[in-house]
Amino acid sequence: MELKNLKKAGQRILKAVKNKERIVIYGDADLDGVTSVIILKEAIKNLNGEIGAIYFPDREKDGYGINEKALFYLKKHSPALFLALDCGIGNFKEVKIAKELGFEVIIIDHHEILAQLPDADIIVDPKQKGDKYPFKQFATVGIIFRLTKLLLGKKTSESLRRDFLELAAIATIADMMPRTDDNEEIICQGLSSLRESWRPGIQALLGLEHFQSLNLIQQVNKINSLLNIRDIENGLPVSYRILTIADKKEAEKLARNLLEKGIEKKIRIQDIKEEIEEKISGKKKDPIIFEGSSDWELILLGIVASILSQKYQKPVFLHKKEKINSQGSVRAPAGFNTVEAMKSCSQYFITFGGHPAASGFKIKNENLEKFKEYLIDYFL
Ligand SMILES: [Mn+2]
Repeated sequence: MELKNLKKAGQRILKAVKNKERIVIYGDADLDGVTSVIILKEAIKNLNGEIGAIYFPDREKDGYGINEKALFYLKKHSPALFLALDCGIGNFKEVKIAKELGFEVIIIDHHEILAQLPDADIIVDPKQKGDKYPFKQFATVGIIFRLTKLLLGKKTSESLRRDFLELAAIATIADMMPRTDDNEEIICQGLSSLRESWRPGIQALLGLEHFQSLNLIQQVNKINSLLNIRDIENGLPVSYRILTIADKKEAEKLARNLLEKGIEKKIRIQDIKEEIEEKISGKKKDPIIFEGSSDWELILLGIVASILSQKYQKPVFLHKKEKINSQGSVRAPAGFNTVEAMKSCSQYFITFGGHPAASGFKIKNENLEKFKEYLIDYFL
């Protein structure tokens, strides 16, 4: 049995490779998206396919998912096969624009399905209707790993398979997907060879002196936190750069640099957390935590929300306020479904989506107060 439309997507990609069609890969900038892009790109290269461009949105500036500005920037590559990885399932308007610009769109995502499906040519998402594959909790990278097996077939060498599994393992852990069934297999196999990885970036990160007293899984968690640091060069997130770097010395330099930034990041997270705790000290009865500021870094709000939701056992909605709109990160303890909550008041949002326990939204500032009041009622 296979995930719905995965074979179809594989066949379409193989046809593009055979006909030398251009391929554009658009991935979310978190580790799940980045490793998905790396694996798929390397698989296509192995088949001598032609990648026109890879693109990662900058969450801080562009928000989450496919954005219009990026599509117009990528227009020069059209016509092309446009592969959206780890995002896209909520981009109704943007998928339409992509098609108007001459892209054929394939979405491979694992986020919750919203009211409808976007008008893409092929959609793979284990959560869509009619998907009979029993396991639903893949990270996108787990789906991409399955896709490469369809693409490469017997051409998959053992070392390539192991390498893909190593990347899939760390990203499945980073995306906090449950370690059961198919994920357990991916994580277990991927971690078993991680220390022998041929990627200089992984060697450099595992080799950081700072982490030497830790066991492998602890090291992976630390590394994942470093790989999530926002550091973009030529449009490429640092996680992409370090995981694809060929030079050992360069990789070591980048790893040390990331560690320094990681220490700064930890301090900043602590500061934001304390600022919020001061703000909520008088609101103990509220069933949720809902706070925002124009000074916070959007990229850190997910982790801060996660810490607070665990500590206070409430859904936490944090947003970075900008001039007209705000963007937010949401985390909730087990048992709460924040995507359902937002689905039931979808009129407030520009976009929203994600997973029950980890989601996000973009909203006009004028709707913030109404949204907050609604949520307090909803979770009471
Ligand atoms: Mn993901």
